[in-house]
This record gives sequence, C-alpha cells and structure tokens, in this order.
Amino acid sequence: MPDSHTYLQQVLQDLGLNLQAFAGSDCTIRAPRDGAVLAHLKWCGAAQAQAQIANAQRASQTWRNVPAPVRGDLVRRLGELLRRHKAALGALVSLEAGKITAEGLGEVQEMIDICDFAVGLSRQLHGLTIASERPGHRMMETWHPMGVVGIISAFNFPVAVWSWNAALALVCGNAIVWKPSEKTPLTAIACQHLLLQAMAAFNADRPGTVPEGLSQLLIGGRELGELLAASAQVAVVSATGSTRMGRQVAVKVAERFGRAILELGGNNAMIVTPTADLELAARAITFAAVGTAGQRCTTLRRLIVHESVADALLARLAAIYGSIAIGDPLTDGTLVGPLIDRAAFDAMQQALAQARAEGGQVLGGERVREDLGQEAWYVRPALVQMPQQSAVVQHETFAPILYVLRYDGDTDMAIALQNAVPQGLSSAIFTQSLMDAERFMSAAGSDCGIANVNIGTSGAEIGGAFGGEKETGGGRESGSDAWKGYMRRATNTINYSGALPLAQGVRFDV
Ligand code: UN1
Repeated sequence: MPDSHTYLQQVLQDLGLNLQAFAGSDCTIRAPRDGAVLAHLKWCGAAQAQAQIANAQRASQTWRNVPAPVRGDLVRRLGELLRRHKAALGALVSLEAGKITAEGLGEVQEMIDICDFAVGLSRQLHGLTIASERPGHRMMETWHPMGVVGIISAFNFPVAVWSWNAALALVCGNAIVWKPSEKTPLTAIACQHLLLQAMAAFNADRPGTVPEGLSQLLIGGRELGELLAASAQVAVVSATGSTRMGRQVAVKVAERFGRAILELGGNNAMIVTPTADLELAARAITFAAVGTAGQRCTTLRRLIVHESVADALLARLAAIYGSIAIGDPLTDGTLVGPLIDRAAFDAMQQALAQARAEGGQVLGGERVREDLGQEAWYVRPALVQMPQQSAVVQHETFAPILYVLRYDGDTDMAIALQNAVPQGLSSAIFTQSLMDAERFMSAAGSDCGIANVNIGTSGAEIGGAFGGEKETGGGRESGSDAWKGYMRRATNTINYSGALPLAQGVRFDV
C-alpha cells in the first residue's frame, strides 16, 4: 500500500500545488486510510474572513456586468482543468476523505458534469414574457445576480458539492466564498488553485474580465460558517451538512432576510415490495448502504421489506455483508473504505448500542483492519433488524448502519412507515408493479425530494434538482432550475401605448 505522504507529494506535483502558504499549527489533517498526518495548516481569523468577504463583494459588482455566456467561458475552463487533473484530484479526495478510488474519481466526474451543465445554462438564464392585461404593454421577468454566494460544505463530498454551487453561482454572475469542512481543507485548496488558474487563463485571453477576489476560500472551524451566515454582505448561503448545523445557519440567515439553500440530513429508505427483483435490489441496497462507508447524505439507512420476501433478501444481504472487501481505499478491489475519524466510529458504536437496547438484532458493525493504522477507523457495515421504527432508526447516524423493518400490509403501509421520520431527502422503491411504483411517486407517496424506482437512494445525477424536504432543509442544488436560487427575479412592465391605463381597470383621472 503506497505511503500516504509520498502519495500526497505525487498528487500535489500533478496539480502544481504547494501547501507552503497554508502551513501553520491550527489544525492537523490526517489521511483516514492509515491515520498518517498529511499537513498542519493555519486557520483564517475572523478579521481576515471579513476582509475576504468584502473583496468578494467588490468583485461581484464587476462580475455581474460580464455577459452570462462570457461568464460561462470561465466555468468551461474550470471543467477543462478538472478533466486534465481528474486522476490527481480524485486521488486527493481518496486520500483526505477516505473514499475508494472509483468514488474519488466519480466525485471529480460530478464536478466536470456540473461545469458542462453550467456552461450550457450560461446561455439559458431565461425569464418569461407575460401577457399584460393593459393595451400597449408588455411584461417580462429578468434574472439578476444576487452578489456573494457563501458555500459551506461537508467532508463527505468535499469537492462535488462545492462545484454544484460554485459553477452555478459563477455563471449566474455571483462571487463565491467557500468554507469547506475543517476535515477536508486540502481538496478545497486544490479546487481553489484550479479555479484561480482558470481565471488567470481567462484573463490572459480577455484582459481584466475576471475581477480580483471573485473566489475566496476560508479555511477554519465552525465560527467561519457562523460568520458567513451572519454577514449581510453574503446574499445567499448554501450549506450542506448536519441538521444541527443547518438549524443554526437557517436562523442566522433568516434574521437578516438573507437567502439560505439548505441540504441537510437524510434518513433514506427503500421499500421492497413482494414483486421486486430481489437480486437487483440486493445489489442496489449494497451500493447505497455501504458505499462511501455509509457517509453520503443519500446513504440508504432504512430497508422496509415485505414479510413475504424478507427472509430471502436478508439471507442474500447477510452473505454480501459478510464477504464485502473492506480496506485501503486506494487498493483495487476495495469497496468499503474507512470512516472519516474516531468520532464517526464512536457515534456508530453508540447508535448500535442504542439499537440493541431498543430490541435490534445487530450483524456486523465491529472495528476491522486495525492493522492499517491505530488512527484508521474501518468497520464492517452493520445490518440491524429492528422490531419497529424506534428512536435510533429515526435519527441519522453518519455510518454504514442499515436498519431493517418488515411490513406485512399494503404498499401504503410501507410508504407511511417510510415517511414517518423527520428527514426527507432520498427514497426508493423496488417493485415490478406499475401501480406500486406510480403510487410511490404520487402526491400520496414518498415525501422526499428524491423518489426512485428500481434504483438505490444514492448516486444522483447532476441534471436533476438535488435536495429534500422537512429537516433536510428544503433547498435544491445542482440541475433542473436550481440556478434560480442563485439569482433574483425582477418583474418588468413596459408601456409603449402613449396612454396610462391602470391595472385592475382602476380610474384615477388627474
Ligand atoms: C451528499 O452526500 O452530500 O446522490 C451528496 C449522491 C451524490 C451526492 C451526494 N451525487 O449520492
């Protein structure tokens, strides 16, 4: 297994990145794969953060006047750099966040995809033309940039979630300020480095177009997130992370009538009906429940399976769980890498203890591969049969724990069980019944932002709007018309009649 430090040097070399400017003694960054120290970094102080936000604010006032298709050209260049450095950035994600190679690369691909999407979008920031009730009048709507978009991201998708926000915010004419997770600052430094490179190349061709300070990076702890949320200079705050964090951000942003885009906790379920293709379901369940070591916000956490097929499906899953390849994420063939850190391991063990106390039967969940490092936290994914949807099942634990619940009634009963949690991000049904599938996607069906049929809960494409309801926060990012979250709408009425007819037929003769 390659040594983490050597690996990091290779990656930094490919990216042309030197960490010297970020070195300090405020935090220690470790590789989850072996616990090795990757870097010691300094954190950004409050005064400096304020100055950076002010810089971004200034830059936004220039950038908003650059035509949107020209702004798209900047994002196109970022996409090209991401293509060129896909292997290195993917490896850095694996190194810093502990993702297996395929998922590290997949995350960079997700960045490339959203850049392509945003470039196309830069020519399609359309408003409507609306029929006016008055003669000789025309109504239309225009979309304008908001100003500064603050991005707070989590360790589990350290680069893709930034790019969903950054690519859209930039083509929409905003400046960006990014506060990455304090667990994954190196990948953030690498992204900022590539974006600055894209900006320099862009300015070489179109001198002076990208204003200085358009993209700001704030490395540090939660107080920087609080600062972003409270700053009146930050028009939009897009935050991804726990519901606890989101609740604080939401209140702070609302207090000053700012706009928040929240993508918070999920407690995603899959319903398996009597007609489901069980082999397909077992494969989808495995990827969704144990992929990324259970650390996606879309991870499958609850399996709601019909009594008639439960034993067969569970036997299949138990076999897979018993033999799945757990280990170094950079080694070929590994499917389950490490948890991010010890705190994640402790939270998982606590949840399993609570599940047992609530009558659960636990398979797996123990620490494994201690040989890979004392500070490397690998676990066997846990399969937990629960007698009912008790407290622990209603809570999101960011670890590979799949709670199994059986139902013996109709599909509505399963849907009710699925919806009876505070979160509402992703959901899925496995069924060959058209009626069950349609019911699941109907108004009376899943209450989540994502409702899939014969696909697992995770691994969404960027073309769709991503996000969820209830405690998930209600925000939408990525595809569809999520761009509207990064712009403000003006309604314009134009009078070319020479007269002054009033709306609603009001007479006001002077
Ligand atoms: C997240 O876990 O915060 O749907 C994002 C997925 C990925 C994104 C997950 N495209 O699993």
